[in-house]
Amino acid sequence: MGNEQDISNNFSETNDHRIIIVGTGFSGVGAAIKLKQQGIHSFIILERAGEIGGTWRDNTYPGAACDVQSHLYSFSFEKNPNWSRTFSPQQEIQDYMLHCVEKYQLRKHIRLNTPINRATFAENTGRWTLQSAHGEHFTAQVLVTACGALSNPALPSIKGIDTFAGKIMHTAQWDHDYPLENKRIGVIGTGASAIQVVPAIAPLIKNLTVFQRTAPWVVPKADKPYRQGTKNMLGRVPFIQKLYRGYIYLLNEVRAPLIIFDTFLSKLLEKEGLRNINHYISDPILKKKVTPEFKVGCKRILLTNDWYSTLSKSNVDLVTDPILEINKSGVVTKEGTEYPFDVIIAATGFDVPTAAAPFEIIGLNGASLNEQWRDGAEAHRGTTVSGFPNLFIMMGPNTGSGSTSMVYYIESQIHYILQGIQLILDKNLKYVDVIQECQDTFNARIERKMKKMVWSSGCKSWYQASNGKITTLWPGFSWQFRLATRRFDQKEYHKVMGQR
Ligand code: N01
Repeated sequence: MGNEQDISNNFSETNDHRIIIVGTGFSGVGAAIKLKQQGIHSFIILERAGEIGGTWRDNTYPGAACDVQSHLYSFSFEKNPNWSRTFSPQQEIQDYMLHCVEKYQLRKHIRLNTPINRATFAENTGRWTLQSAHGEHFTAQVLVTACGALSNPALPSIKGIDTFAGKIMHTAQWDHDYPLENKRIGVIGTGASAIQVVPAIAPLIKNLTVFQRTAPWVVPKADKPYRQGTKNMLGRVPFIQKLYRGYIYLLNEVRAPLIIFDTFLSKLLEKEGLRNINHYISDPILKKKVTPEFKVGCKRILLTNDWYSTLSKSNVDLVTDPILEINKSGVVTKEGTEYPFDVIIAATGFDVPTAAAPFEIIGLNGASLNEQWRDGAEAHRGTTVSGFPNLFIMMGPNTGSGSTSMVYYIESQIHYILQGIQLILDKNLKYVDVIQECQDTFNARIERKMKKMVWSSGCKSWYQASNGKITTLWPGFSWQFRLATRRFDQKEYHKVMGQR
């Protein structure tokens, strides 16, 4: 494929491509770089927004930062010695993504403002046809969806929310032109976004009310800036940088059993969480409010050093009385208390596609992926689905990380997908389609392992589909996922000859 012509940069002449990637977050950009490095240039990347970047483009709320160490939350093939601190802020990660796009000359492959709403596979031609919301059509032999898991902000389904006369802002749709100073502000939610945004805005605000439905487990974040000398050394000696990355990886893997398995070991982490509460909070009422009532790890463990200290401030009020409704002037709780606000900040997370495709996807015999996934998403090795040939799903079912960097999982998947694509091209196949029995065997193993994971210990979280099935996270260590995706085994696929 090394001599394949770059036909991707002339959108006006042809909308027919060898490969289409949908999405320009870490998955889409990473897959595109690796395609190019493998000598495959005939691809385009479609992006619904006006700029690349996915999560790190959209989540610009004050305080937004990564809770995975940046030296690991970045591509292994594009290390950055200049991360400013252990856990980088949002803008730095977005800048890194932009750097990757420029360095690997991906711009000419990318088409922005192109939201895809449907993809259909035609068996006779072995090609996918994608339709954009603007009515354009694109065709390709291979479709790679890289749409992310946390890309569709979810407003809470609270009665009367539409009637609120003030401003509602979701954390993933922050309005930076709207001044918060001197406003009466309510924040709904106490998840990973809330614990970052609340401490960041609290100093600006006279009265800030936080509505908590479930108290999360919160542990200290070992975050510090890197000295210039350290950055210079990592930049000059790539081997040390590699060792450092490896060290962080090992550190996370060693901690993983405390975080992901349902064993006595999680007690150690619970102690850390309780110590953290006692360290920052002396008021017994507030202490009780913030003490979690579910097993640590069942929902995402939150890393921060300023959540509890912020809740202890005199201008911040933590309300645990459940929200009854939202009316024109603010929030009303079950006990009948009315909280008037100018702004409601919804730190309420995302519509996670636990049982849905990123857009309508129609495979062989008119089968709909959404229909097939109605009771929870399933794929083979998190990537391919029987009946949906030449479709590769990045961050697909059960590929999420509970304890380390998502980028490690993404790179594992890219490695697998590239082998599949190379097979199609080398053997001139019309399509590959995973054998249903192989997919079923793989998922039966996932289901067995899932019973031992702490996410199955009884709490309610976005990790689960509505029927309780956990379709998001990988039930094991990250290196086990790498092993599962190390080889694209031809024996697991129907191979149909006769490419056009
Ligand atoms: O969303 P969440 P998030 N009434 O779903 C509450 C990643 N992330 O945006 O726990 C009242 O975790 C809900 O309550 P409950 C990370 O993977 C990463 O914070 O469901 N409350 C909860 O408190 C994370 O897991 C970083 O009872 C309502 C909150 O809103 C994922 O994104 C930073 C409600 C939602 O929490 C999502 O995090 C930020 C209602 N009707 C996010 N509906 C990094 O640092 C919801 N809630 C990398």
